[in-house]
Amino acid sequence: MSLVTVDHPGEAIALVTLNRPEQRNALSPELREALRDTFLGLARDESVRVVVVTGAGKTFSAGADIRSMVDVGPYDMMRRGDEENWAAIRQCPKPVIAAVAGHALGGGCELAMHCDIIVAGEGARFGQPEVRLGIMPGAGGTQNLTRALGRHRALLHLLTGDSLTAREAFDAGLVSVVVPDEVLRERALELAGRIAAMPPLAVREIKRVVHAGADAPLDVALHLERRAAYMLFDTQDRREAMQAFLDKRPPTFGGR
Ligand code: CO8
Repeated sequence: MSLVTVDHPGEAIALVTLNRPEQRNALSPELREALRDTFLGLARDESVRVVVVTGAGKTFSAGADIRSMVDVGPYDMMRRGDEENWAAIRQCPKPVIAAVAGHALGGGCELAMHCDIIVAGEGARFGQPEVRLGIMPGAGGTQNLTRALGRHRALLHLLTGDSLTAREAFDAGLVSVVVPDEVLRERALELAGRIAAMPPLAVREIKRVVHAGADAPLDVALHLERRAAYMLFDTQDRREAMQAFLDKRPPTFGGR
């Protein structure tokens, strides 16, 4: 059985499912490699405009597979090439939506935070419990959680391992939207469909500039934004969108 499955539940949408429900979708080295290959493939696949990531069963992901780390040393960890696995997700040029049901812990929370939008079921829990295992987050948890929550709230959770509820995560700005658990997948796919119907080049540039500008000085970030905004005036989709507005008809976008 595949550790990661890919379905196409709607036009231009790929639904990526972590598929180790008995182990609460713990991210074994094999699963992380499968996830990397999946993302590299989806980045190249022109028929896909938006990616949704979710977990099979009642848990998004319980994080790194603890069994696979019990007897390893620092060089074993380094040789696993995990940086490349995460880079494939972080560098995906298409919008990635996490649909989180149940726990997103450790690497699972880091995976959700690698996504652009987080849709959480009401029962979802987000946390970085690594400290309880004598380690610490290694896939962006200290940085992404701190950027989302602020230093003082982030350290409270990083140093105690205590989770945030979906509502707390929403109030703190970590989660984009909270929905009833029973409609989580449907709502995430609906959102993916709306974004997939947008002009793809504009979508891609907005994502690129938000990420590239996030840690740049404001002047540099504003410069990036202006250049990208100018460039979009050269696309067929921009002409089509504006003409359709004037013609009072729905636009059709070809991604050109
Ligand atoms: N790793 C391996 N197996 C796991 C994991 C895990 N992270 N989580 C759950 N499992 C397994 C359990 O061992 C159990 O297996 P079995 O049936 O064979 O006994 C099965 O999944 C079901 O687990 P539970 O009975 O515990 O399921 P519950 O639904 O009761 O609870 C939880 C679900 C709350 C998710 C619970 O399983 C849990 O707390 N899991 C551990 C969470 C955790 O500590 N995650 C952090 C892992 S460390 C990490 O992610 C970052 C590592 C960074 C390394 C640094 C890199 C440089």
